[in-house]
Amino acid sequence: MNTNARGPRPPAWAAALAGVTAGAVALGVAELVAGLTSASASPVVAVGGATVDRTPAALKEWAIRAFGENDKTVLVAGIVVVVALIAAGLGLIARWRVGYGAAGLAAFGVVGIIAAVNRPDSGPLDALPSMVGAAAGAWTLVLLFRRARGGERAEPIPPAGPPVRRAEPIPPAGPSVRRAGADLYAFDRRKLLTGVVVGTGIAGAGAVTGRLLAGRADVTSARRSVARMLPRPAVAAKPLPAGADLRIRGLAPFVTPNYEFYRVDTALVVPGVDPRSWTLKIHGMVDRPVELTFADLLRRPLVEADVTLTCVSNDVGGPYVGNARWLGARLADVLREAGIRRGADMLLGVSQDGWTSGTPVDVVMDGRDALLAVAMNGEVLPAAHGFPVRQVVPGLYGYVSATKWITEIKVTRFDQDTAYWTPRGWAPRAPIKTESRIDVPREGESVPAGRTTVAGVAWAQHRGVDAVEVQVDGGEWRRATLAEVPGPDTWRQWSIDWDLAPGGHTIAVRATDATGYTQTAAVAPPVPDGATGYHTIMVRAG
Ligand SMILES: Nc1nc2c(c(=O)[nH]1)N[C@H]1C(S)=C(S)[C@@H](COP(=O)(O)O)O[C@H]1N2
Ligand SMILES: [Mo]
Repeated sequence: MNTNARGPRPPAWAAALAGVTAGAVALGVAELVAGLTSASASPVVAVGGATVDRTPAALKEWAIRAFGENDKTVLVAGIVVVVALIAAGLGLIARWRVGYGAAGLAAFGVVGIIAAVNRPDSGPLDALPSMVGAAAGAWTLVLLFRRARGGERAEPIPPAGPPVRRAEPIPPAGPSVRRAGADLYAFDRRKLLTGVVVGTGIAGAGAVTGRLLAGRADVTSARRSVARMLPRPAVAAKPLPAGADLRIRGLAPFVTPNYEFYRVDTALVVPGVDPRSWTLKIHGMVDRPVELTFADLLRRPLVEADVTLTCVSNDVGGPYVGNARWLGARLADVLREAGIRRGADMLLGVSQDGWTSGTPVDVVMDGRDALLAVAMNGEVLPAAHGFPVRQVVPGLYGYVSATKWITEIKVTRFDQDTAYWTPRGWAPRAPIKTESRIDVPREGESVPAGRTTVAGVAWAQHRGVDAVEVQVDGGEWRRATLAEVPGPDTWRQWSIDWDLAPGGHTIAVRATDATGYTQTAAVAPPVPDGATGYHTIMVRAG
């Protein structure tokens, strides 16, 4: 019952604990090896990435909504919990035969290897983290079981003899030595637990060191050296008009600081791209395929432009919109040099980690500031925002235009190629919809009765915002005062003072763009091409 061919068995809880520890060592060692070789080859990252790519759009939508920008943390935590449960199970299986548990860990390693080598940016060393991690885990499991059996494993256990540890008296019904039917087995709890502590320490140290090593360091130093190389803009943006920022407390500032800029992407770890080896390949339906180096790009005349990015997943009133001053090469010029062939209508932008966007050719070529951007608000592109180079196209939602860590542009056709989000239920073409948001007061806030300032932002990129109107309690629409803007490609702040009688109030906002179109009141979800409806908040005055 409590013995197997190889000797006595530890109790179930101990076996499960040994399994979890072995799993932790496997992941920790894998992280360390990934940190030394390639961050995206970490089994957690690779399996997580594969999960992200296979997650149905609806579920992903829900995750973004429920967890916001923490969705990645939640996914990683989920993977770790699942791994811990499986590892505990393997520990129990190992009670039967240690080799089976070790084999289970090896199988786990194979899953990690398959996920890692199938990532679009995988390299030759990418099988290593899962391989070494699984081996370390299997070895840990065997070792812990050996320890749990006590130090005198080699000695035969007398069939019904005295206690295994002859030096010690038999505790009457102690937890260490137990009588189970006719079988006697030794279970060395202390040795197991010290093993578990050491294993957990190794796992933690490996994971932390691995994460620290993972690309971070070299991207930081690469960004620093790029900062020294950044040329002045050939076409500098005009200084912002004095009245662009109304400086109202609680209102989103006209320029979103880089550290506050929203981040949306499918990358579980920020890709670490080395600008020295970076190239941008432009191929497909072109007369002369080109491959630009980072130095080539910086030699081009760089243009500055104020552009507001918006995510299609943004709910009405949501946070996934931000405005920055970008510096970059004109995408249209680069494409013109390559020579776009007739019939091509789509630019398939490919990122280092294999994500793709599909941008309409006519939009990029129509003279707007579509850029291959290298800087954001006077700073080298932050790693999370696409270092070293990303696309920025005014007027299009990010998923069809704003490829970060871009390495390739395939000139093609919408009827021949499909970008990442299209088969997942999102529209292939997605111009940004005219929208507005109330920032002040906040939803649910209590304000003093009487005159109060209502303020927010509105956007209709590349068309421009011409009017913003506010309505209280379903009454008349009143025009808000608009802030200045440098051009049609940014959001526009607005404000209006309103006398609020004591009690609860509903405040709504709507914008009209320069084409004369007033945003629709019809409520639509973000899928498939952007949310609509009026942002409406409830406040209490008194
Ligand atoms: N490589 C890559 N680029 C990407 C994405 C991505 O998942 N991978 N997401 C896009 C989406 S959906 C948006 S809204 C913008 C967001 O850019 P930001 O994170 O700099 O705000 O990046 C776009 N570029
Ligand atoms: Mo997005």
